[in-house]
Amino acid sequence: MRLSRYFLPVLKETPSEAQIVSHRYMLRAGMIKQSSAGIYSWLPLGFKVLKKLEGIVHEEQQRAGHIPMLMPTIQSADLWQESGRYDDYGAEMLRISDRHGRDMLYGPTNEELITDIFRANVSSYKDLPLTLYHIQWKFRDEIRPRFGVMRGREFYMKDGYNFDLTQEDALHAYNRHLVSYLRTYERMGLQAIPMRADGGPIGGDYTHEFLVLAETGESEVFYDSAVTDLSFGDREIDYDSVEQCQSVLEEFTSKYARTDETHDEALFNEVPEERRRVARGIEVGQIFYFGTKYSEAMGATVQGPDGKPTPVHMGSHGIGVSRLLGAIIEASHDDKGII
Ligand code: P5A
Repeated sequence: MRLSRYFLPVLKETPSEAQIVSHRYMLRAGMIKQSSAGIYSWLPLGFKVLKKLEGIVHEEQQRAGHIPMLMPTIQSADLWQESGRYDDYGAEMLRISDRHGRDMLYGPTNEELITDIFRANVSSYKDLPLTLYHIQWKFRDEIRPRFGVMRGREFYMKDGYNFDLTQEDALHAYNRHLVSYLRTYERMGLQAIPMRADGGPIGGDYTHEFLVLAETGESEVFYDSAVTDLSFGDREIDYDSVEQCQSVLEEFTSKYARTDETHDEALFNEVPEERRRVARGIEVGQIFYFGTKYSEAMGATVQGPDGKPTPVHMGSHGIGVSRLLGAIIEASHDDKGII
C-alpha cells in the first residue's frame, strides 16, 4: 500500500483537549479519533499498532501455556447477582436492558462469565490446572475519562483466569503470570515494575500492579530504586517449574515497591534514604489471587482426589492493551527523548 493511498488523517494543530504527550501524538498522527467521552475509533495506523501489541500478548500468553478464547462484551446480570457484584460494582457498570426487560450489562471484567463456563464443563481435578484468557473490549463508566486511551470508558484488555485444585497450585499460576508479564512488557521496550497493590472490586488481598514510571502516570508510587536495575532479559524459563517461577517472583518483588493504596511509611523508611523514590506510574497490568471467592459463591467445584466436591482456587490477570500504546509513548518521551 502506497502512503498516498493510505488513510492517515494527520492533524497540523494540536487538539486543545489533549493534555499529555501520548494523547497529542496519537491524535495528531491520525491513530485514534474520539467518538464520545472515553470512547475511540482506532484509525488504520492506530489499529495496526494495537494489533501488533495484541500479537505480542498472545504469543507470550501461549508460551506460558494459557489457552485463548473469546467471550462476549454483553453479559447477563444474573451471573453478577450470583456473585454479589451486581450491586457492589456501582456506577462504573454500564447497565442495559433488552427488549424483554432483561437486565444486561457491558462487561467491565469477566470473572463471573468464565466461572460459569468452567462450572458447566469441568468436574474433575484431573482437568486442572487450567488457564483461559481472551482479549476483548471492556466498558467502565469512569467518572473522569481522560488522557485519551490511558483512561478510557471503552478499552481493550487481555484478561485471563486460572483454575487450580489447591492454593499452592494457584500461587504457582500467579507466579507464572508475573513472569510472563515481565517478558511481555520487556518485548515492548517497557520497564513495568510489579508493585504490591489493592484488590479493589476484583477482590483478594494478594495482588500486584505493573507500573511504568512516567511523570504523567495516574498512580503515586513508592519504591526502592534498586528495582529499576532489574531486567528479565532473554532468560529461558520453564513455566511449569514451580521453583523457577517462584525465584523470578522473589527477585522482582522482594524490594520495596508499592502503590499509594498499600504504601507503608515505616517499611519504606527501612530502605536506605538515597534509594527511596516517590514518583508516578502508569498501571499497565494487574494480577490477582482471590482463592475461592467466585467458585464458592457460584458453585464451581471439582471432584477432588478424595472424591469430595472442592471449590477451585482462582486468580485473574489483566493487561490494558489499549493503554499500552499511551504508556509506550509516554515512557519513550520521558526517558529517551525519542519523541
Ligand atoms: C484482571 C483481569 C481486572 O479487571 N479482572 C480480569 C482483573 N483488573 S484491572 O486491574 O481492573 O484491569 C486490568 C488492566 O486494565 C487496564 N485498565 C484500563 N485501561 C484503560 N482505561 C481504563 N479505564 C482501564 N481500567 C483498567 C489497566 O492496565 C489495568 O491494569
